Formats: sequence, structure tokens, C-alpha cells
Amino acid sequence: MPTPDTDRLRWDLFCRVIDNHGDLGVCWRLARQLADGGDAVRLWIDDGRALAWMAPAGHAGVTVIDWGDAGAVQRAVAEAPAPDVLVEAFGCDPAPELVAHFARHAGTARRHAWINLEYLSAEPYVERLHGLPSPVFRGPGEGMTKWFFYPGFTPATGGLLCEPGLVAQRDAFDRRAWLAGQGIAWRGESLVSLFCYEPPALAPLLRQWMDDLEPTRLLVTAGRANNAVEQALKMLEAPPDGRGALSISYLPHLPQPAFDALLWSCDLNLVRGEDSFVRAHWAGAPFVWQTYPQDDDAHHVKLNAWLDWLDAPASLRAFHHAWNGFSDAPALAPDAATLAGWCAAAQAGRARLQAQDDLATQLRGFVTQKS
Ligand code: TRH
Repeated sequence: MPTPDTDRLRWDLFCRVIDNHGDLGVCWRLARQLADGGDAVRLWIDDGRALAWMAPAGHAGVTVIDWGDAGAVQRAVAEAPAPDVLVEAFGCDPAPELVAHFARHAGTARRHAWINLEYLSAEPYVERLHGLPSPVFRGPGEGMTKWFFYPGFTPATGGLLCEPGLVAQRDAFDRRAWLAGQGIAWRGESLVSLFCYEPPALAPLLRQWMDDLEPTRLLVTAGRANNAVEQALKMLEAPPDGRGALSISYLPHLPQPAFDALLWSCDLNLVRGEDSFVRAHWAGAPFVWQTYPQDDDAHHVKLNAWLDWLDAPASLRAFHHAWNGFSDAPALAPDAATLAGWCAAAQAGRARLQAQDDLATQLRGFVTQKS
């Protein structure tokens, strides 16, 4: 049902790109979904270059603004109304002039909420901290309250991004037609997508697929995964398009919906970071997560918390530990029976998530309640 005019919200969503593509990927999906619900969204981004391939057509209702453009900030303050909701993604500090503009309208605005959207984790602290207030003591927002909003996997968290009808769309998806449209000559091999950093277990895994009796086609995403495969193949002294039972297709950077279609097409998805990890849940196929490495090895705890949430079979746990570089055991290429077990776990996890409200729906409800 469309949102009545009186309930439409104006959102300012702030995103700073730290590295890679997850910060932007998450914010873009959230912006799109809010706009599809009838709201107006300005996405303030300090480096939006990746939008050229991630979202080449833009999206109705979403205005992208270069955060580094001082003129744009001045115009937003002088000419545009203050937003109803200010979202700072992942603790980035929004432009002070805009915070001041937002603060000036606090008393008169119909709705007024300042949200700190956090990183995703399945660790127990998420349930404790989700929805807590954080009073602002300094700066242009002094005296206001920010609210912590934590994505997560349980009903006591903010949930995961998922557009309405996504799983039904996935279920009606025709992978043969999509692969043909991408120019991928699929002859019925097992399909594996690869979106990773530089997993130490990559070369030995490629070797196992080369020596396997059953054929595998690896669909390698652009960027770091592509470079990692090149390095691994050099080590193995194998040609770029694979050898033995392994064939390899290299993909260009895909728009986000096509990236999702890639995950829907494969029998196994090797994903990373945050956004592709979430999308792999909705794909309903077996998947393996490479966590974003953190200095203090906090990603080990993060990974194990999610494996616990999933109730992952032992073979999937072992593969994850090897793939993420914290076990000396090899990442064993799964056979059909093992893969079936991984698939059952992925689908059971997805069913639990589907019973909960998605992140954008929860965020909108939270804002309405807090303002
Ligand atoms: O790129 P990532 O590793 O992102 C991150 C960042 O490292 C970030 O700093 C960190 O904080 C976060 O992880 C946890 O992986 P992620 O999150 O999966 O983001 C990738 C995005 O890029 C996702 O939205 C999908 C998109 N994408 C495409 O749209 N097309 C493509 O071809 C590819 C390869 C990715």
C-alpha cells in the first residue's frame, strides 16, 4: 500500500566509504527501499564512484549528493528543508553544517530522529545495544539524542535489508536465461560465485576443483577476487580460464540487481563483508562468508557467533575457519552430500529470517516511535 503524503519522511543518509564497497552497497540498498516506500532520500556520500556500476540508472526518489562539495552542503542548508531523519551509517560524522540545520528544526519538526546505523553482527551485544539512546554532549547537535540501530539476525535486533517480494522473485528466477544474457556458456557444471578478499585457502581449493571428477565453473567477480584468482593460478601454474575439471569466467562489475542474480544462479556462493553476505542469505543456496579482517582478530568472534546462529554443520564450520585463515586444515571442496547439508542450513536460516521484519520496515517504525 502506498504511503499517505502526511506520513512521507525526508531522510538524509550519510555514508563514508572506508574501503571496498560494503558501506556504499548497504546505504544504496537502504536508500532505494525507503524511496520505494514513498519517502524522499538524500544519500550523502564522500566517494560515490562505484555507483557508476553498482547503480548506473540511479533510482527514483533517491538524490545522491557529493559530501565533499561545500556548495551542495551550503545549498542544502540555505534552500532545502531539514530532513525528518538523519542517519549516519557506521559511525561516520555527518557534515556539521547539516547537523546544525537539523538541530535548529528539532523543536518544530513533525518527525525528528537521529539514527546511528551500525555494522552487522550476530554477537550477543547487538541485542543489548540495539535501540539504545546516545545523548550528544558536544558539537552542533549538542543536547540531542542519537539512537543506535543495529542490524541483526534475531527478533530483538534491527533485522536485515530485504525488499518486499525478494524471495518470491528469487524463486521465480531463470538462471539459464540469466547466464546466457551474461554471455556465460553454461553446460550444466556446478556453478560457484567468488567474491572474496585474499583467502589463503583459495589456491588449494582451486587445485581440488581442477582434480575433481565433476566439472565446476567459477564465476569470479571484478576487483580483489579477480586479482586473488590470478595470483592463485600463477602459483598453481594454471592458465587463466582454468584446467582439468575447473573452468573460470571473469565478470565485469555488475549493477547490484545483477549481483543478486549472480548469487541466485550459483550452487555455492563465496561472499564477503556485509552486504553480499546478507544477499547470500536471501539467495537460499549454500554459501561461505569471508569476514572483513579486523586488527584485533575480532572477526573470529564475529564469524563464530554467526556460525552458531546458523547452527552450521561441522563441515561448514571447518570450511569457514580455513577460508578465513584461522585453521591450518584445508578448505575441503564440498561433495554433493556435504553441499546438501550446507544448503539445508542456509534454507533453515533464511526461513527464520523471513519470519522477522526487514531492516527498512523496522527502521521506519523505530523512527516513528522515537520522534
Ligand atoms: O566490498 P565489501 O568487502 O565491503 C565491506 C567493506 O570492506 C567495508 O569497509 C566493511 O565495513 C564492510 O565490508 C563490512 O563487501 P560487501 O559488504 O559485500 O559489499 C560489496 C557491495 O558491492 C555489495 O553491495 C554488492 C556490490 N557489488 C555489486 O553491486 N556488483 C559487483 O559486481 C560486485 C563485485 C559487488
